Amino acid sequence: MARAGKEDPELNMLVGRPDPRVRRRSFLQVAGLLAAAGVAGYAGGTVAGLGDGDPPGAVAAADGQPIAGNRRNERLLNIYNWSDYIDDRTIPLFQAQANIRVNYDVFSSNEDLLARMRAGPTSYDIIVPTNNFIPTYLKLDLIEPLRQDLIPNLTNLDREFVETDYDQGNRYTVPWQWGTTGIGFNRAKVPGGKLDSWASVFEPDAAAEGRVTLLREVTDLIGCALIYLGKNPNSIEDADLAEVVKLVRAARPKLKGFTTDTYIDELAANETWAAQGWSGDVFQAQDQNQDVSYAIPKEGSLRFVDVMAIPKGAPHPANAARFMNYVLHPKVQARISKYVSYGTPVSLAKPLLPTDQTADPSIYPPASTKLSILTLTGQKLQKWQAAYDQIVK
Ligand code: SPD
Repeated sequence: MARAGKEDPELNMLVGRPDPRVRRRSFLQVAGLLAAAGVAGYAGGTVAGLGDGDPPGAVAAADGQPIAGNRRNERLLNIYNWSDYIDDRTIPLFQAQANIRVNYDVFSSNEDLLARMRAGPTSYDIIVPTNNFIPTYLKLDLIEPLRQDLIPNLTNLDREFVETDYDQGNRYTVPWQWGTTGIGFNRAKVPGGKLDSWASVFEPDAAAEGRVTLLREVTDLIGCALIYLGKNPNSIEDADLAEVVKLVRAARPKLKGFTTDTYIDELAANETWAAQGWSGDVFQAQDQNQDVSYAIPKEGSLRFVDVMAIPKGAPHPANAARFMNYVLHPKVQARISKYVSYGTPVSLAKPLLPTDQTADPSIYPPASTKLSILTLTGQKLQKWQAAYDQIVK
């Protein structure tokens, strides 16, 4: 369904920019320029001083004092997040308020992130894996407990994001945003302007040849194919995985490819007509092209929560906790959520969001929607990776 305009006077004052989304690359360039200029100069400029709606007290006032609790005595924070997952104001405003310089880097899949973390120490202070990977991170001792005393805004979280099976009581993680996996499609290009089945991407019509993409991510590719085949989405049965391999290998010649980070642009440019993708990403494409729509297929799909965590031995864990606290402020949540069109884990942010977002069942699906949660074990990851390798390599 196409959404009406996202204009909301109050939130636009916070976001300060109702115009089309800034491309990831230009955002990173801006962040790089700010970093090069040095945050002290930036903090003394207009952003902190103009009262442009950022919540006072969301972080401690900027000062020149060292922050206790870091391993390196630096006012620095290195964040590693998914691409296309933040607005263009949150980092500059946090830098200005906290007087902490932020380096912001992006990745495109859980497997890439996990491989990077397993390869040895990095300088990242915050990473953003998906909830179902947290047991693996804990088992491999890759993340460390949070200083909850530095994150009083944890009390803003909705209960379902606190009482979880992957991290009861947020001892290690703080939710960033949540969403669903579905299909982004171009209404002008698909028959009847509608699409409601995984068949469109797993068994594409000849007319759509070269116009369909699947996710370059082991979990969601295999999980959704299992759902389409009517299997348990968490299956590790060899016979089920063989069927998945057969299905997707047969689709492969008709696909444009496998991607997690180019389909927003490709949908927006009418190059891709149907893409397995994540809810907010598809709405970001829709912001640029009103023919783009999102469907959760009738066979069912997946729901996920992406969560912030601190890698074991990170140089600036106290700065990371400050950022987590900042992000949990309802106004900051609203700013991010409005921009990226994913679900917020802080309901207090919802009154600040446009109703066309909060009332959209594609962003906040009703309980009746068939959505599964993938649970992961080491054995499952190995088996699914092996199936994925037979498809994608
Ligand atoms: N552009 C941001 C996309 C974040 C998607 N993370 C969800 C992964 C589910 N396996």
